[in-house]
Amino acid sequence: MYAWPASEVPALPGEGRDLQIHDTATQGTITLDPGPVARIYVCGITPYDATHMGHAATYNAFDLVQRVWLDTKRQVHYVQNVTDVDDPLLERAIRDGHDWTELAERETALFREDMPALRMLPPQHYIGAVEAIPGIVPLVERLRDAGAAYELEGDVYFSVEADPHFGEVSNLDAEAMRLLSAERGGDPDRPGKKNPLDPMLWMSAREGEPSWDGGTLGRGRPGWHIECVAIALDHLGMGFDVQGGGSDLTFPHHEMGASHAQALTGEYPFAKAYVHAGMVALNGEKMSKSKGNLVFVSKLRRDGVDPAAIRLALLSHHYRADWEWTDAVLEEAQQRLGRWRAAVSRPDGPSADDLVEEIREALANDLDAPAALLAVDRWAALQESDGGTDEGAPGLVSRAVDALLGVAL
Ligand code: 5CA
Ligand code: ZN
Repeated sequence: MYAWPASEVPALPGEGRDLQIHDTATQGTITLDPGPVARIYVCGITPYDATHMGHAATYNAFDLVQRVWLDTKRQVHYVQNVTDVDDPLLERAIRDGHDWTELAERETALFREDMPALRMLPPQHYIGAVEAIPGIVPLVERLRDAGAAYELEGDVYFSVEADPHFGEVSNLDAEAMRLLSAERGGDPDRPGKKNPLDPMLWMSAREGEPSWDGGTLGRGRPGWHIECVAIALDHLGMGFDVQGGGSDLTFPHHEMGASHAQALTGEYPFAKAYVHAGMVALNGEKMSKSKGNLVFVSKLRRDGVDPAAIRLALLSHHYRADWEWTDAVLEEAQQRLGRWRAAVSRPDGPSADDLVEEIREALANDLDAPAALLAVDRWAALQESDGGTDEGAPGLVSRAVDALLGVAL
């Protein structure tokens, strides 16, 4: 499906830096070494109650990954899904008396407006779960025929034992996996499963729910993890550079996805790095659709908040940190935006060559956006106190802040 329009990314003088990033699987920082075309898959929204500040923070992190790569003159091949059919979406549609397709379309449309407003680069392939179904069915059939999946009362489950690397993404013990599985869409207590953690690949048609032709699987709809695997394998193949999402996707979603793909292909790994953003909270609790403690990008925009200030608010927290959205966070970002805009609106200023290198270095160091903001703050403070005579400096700062941080001054 159509994604959203791309904002231009200005080219900068000098050399970009290779990204070092924290990888959840190896629990350490690794230097990514993508080829000339870097490949990234970022899990998309389940389209109800979008786009809240937690979503925006997570997409901000992966937008920075791409900006660092683009700065090294690489191309980026970016794929994102939309989980436009799944239990939580259907439950919400029923609760509110909406048609599920209309709900999904409306929220996806909102997301498509919020993303370019925040200057997030669009994926080249933006794929809905529903449109991926014809590609998902043969994968489930293959897993079943290879003995990596089994049937239970018409549903098809993946056998986690089929992947010798199962567990290597999240590094959790069995009890933790069981608890998270129950919390995040799994059904560890369903009788008859070979392993309580086994996730569903194909759910047979349920009364009153949408279903699709599943070939030899019978009518039904896909499980959640196989959706992302089918889309990633179709558009990126095995061994792509970064699998991204919020930390709540580490288990089961990214663990299961890696195992599905590894069992399917016999190749390892699914992704070279598993990168996870921290959780944004509101009033002390994780911002989540199920709790309803949400701050929406679209609402702030309607209230006249500059999207560049929203973006700066996101950037002022390290992507791996869990943090709390407050009015003060936004207020501070608005003030910073005002200071930066005043600083670049002068005809000349202090040299910005070092600043560009400082921003590059901060981002290459596990996307340390807060450090990058402080570097720009220092240049803006110098501009305010001493000024400078470099005529190219204000323009260079604007371009660097746009290219590397996605903020239009
Ligand atoms: N459709 C699936 C992924 S395939 C899904 O998780 N959708 S979502 O709408 O629930 O979340 C979209 C992205 O936002 C995910 O990467 C998720 O980890 C992230 N996210 C959700 N809530 C928060 C939050 N409070 N803070 C940070 N990131 C969040
Ligand atoms: Zn996903």
